[in-house]
Amino acid sequence: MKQKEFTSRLMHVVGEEGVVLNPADQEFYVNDWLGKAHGRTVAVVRPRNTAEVSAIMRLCHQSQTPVVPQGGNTGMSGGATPDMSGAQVVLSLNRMKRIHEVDPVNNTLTADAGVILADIQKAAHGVGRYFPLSLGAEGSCTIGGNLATNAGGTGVLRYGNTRDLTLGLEVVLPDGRIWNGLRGLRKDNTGYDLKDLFIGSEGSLGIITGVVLKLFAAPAGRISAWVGAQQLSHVVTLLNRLQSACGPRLSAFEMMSAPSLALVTQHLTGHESPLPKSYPYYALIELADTNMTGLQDMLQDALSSAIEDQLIDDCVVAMNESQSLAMWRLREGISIAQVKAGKAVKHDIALPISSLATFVKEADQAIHNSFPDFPIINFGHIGDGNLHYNVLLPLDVAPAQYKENTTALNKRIHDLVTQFNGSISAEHGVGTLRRDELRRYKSSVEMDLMITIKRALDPNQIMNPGKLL
Ligand code: FAD
Ligand code: 2HG
Ligand code: ZN
Repeated sequence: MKQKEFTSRLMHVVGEEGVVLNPADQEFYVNDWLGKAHGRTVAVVRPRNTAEVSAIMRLCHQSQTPVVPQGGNTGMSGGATPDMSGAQVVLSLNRMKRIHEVDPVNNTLTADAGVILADIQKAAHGVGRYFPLSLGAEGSCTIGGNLATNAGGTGVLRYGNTRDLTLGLEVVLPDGRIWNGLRGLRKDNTGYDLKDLFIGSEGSLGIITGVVLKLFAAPAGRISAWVGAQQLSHVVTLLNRLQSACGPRLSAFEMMSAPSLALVTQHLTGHESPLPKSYPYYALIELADTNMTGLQDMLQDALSSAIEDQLIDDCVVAMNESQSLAMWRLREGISIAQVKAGKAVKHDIALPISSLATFVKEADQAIHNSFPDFPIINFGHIGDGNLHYNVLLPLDVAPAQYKENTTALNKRIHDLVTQFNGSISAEHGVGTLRRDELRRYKSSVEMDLMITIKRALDPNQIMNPGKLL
């Protein structure tokens, strides 16, 4: 099928305003948030509903046109960017924004995949319920993208990742057929769990068009605290103590190294460290409950005894929501501060929590020995064992130098992660960034199973080619 005929058939499905052909208007869709992935596209198509997605996929199936699904385009692994061929279609879900039902009795919310995560949170809040998925990009990322990457964020410690928050899915298959699995059930043992195949599949098996999410009782408030410590092992011990003392009331436990915090205070305006002195490690702690009685004392007592036992050196408890927000802005500012400060070589890794401190000691040593000039920006969701162990190269590093250093750093860190029985992709997904390394670290049996599933669902290989596998 000629390109002109193809694009006019796309327009027939979604209307002229639903097809973006002008290269200037395509800019947003063919480059990623980090400025690392760049591509070209035959057209960006923006359907309004599932029937339109199905018609587009039938057309792409017939014409064997590769499709790159895209939500908010905030992904960090290059998964939503087309390649440079100009032959791939970007299918953006950013016009599919309807919240169909919020059911406070069943504790579920049913929505289109293109709804922005923050709008899902607001809709839940509107009926006195809570949707706990929370991440720095929540004002721009879509729930479909969250599902496709099985996003994590800061609430995983208490509520699990996106997979744990999903009850049902609707998916358009590569040949255009629609699988309606929009069931709001907590029990359903009627065979293979198909939704779990699509969650975390990064657009490689089909287009997620709708979702049924779990809602929870809304916390009555939250208490945040910021602590400074000399050693990461002490921060981990504090995490364990708080888990014992507070149980499920511990809703977040984030860690930042001194260089991570310094990056934010130096490169973003209006950000100040909450403590007067600096320490090698900081943690941002949050407690929340439906009944706040006694919570403040519980946190104060735990932190006082941690100071007495010399686990932590200093701490401050937020006295109100605006102080709490200021602490969270410091934590959420790290990603953008990295973009301003340099070219980060990222490692989004998961480790057993018991190995975190030893891993970091060994990794720091290895990097200091081989790359003494590059700062290590180590932070993350240590409540669930996820580190963002990034190494910062200068902004003006030459492309060849960047590539060479990235390969060497990735190998050093990921080999160590494997020794500690960790994962080389905790929450950002594989995309193009980790695709080649995946083969190195996954067993051939696991790779075979994944390839078998891909071939069965997408025999013509039109779904997001070159990503994940
Ligand atoms: P996109 O970037 O558009 O796409 C991501 C992948 O999903 C691509 O492979 C794409 O093809 C596929 N995809 C998207 N929509 C669909 C669909 N409907 N059907 C099928 N496939 C689809 N991530 C975390 O996990 N935790 C964090 O704490 C976190 N913090 C972040 C902070 C910042 C400042 C930024 C910029 C990003 C952060 N991220 C984080 C990464 C990113 O926000 C998440 O990966 C998010 O889930 C991506 O959603 P999106 O809608 O932007 O997806
Ligand atoms: C976060 O936790 C995100 O802030 C981004 O996952 C991590 O920038 C990063 O490496
Ligand atoms: Zn993260």
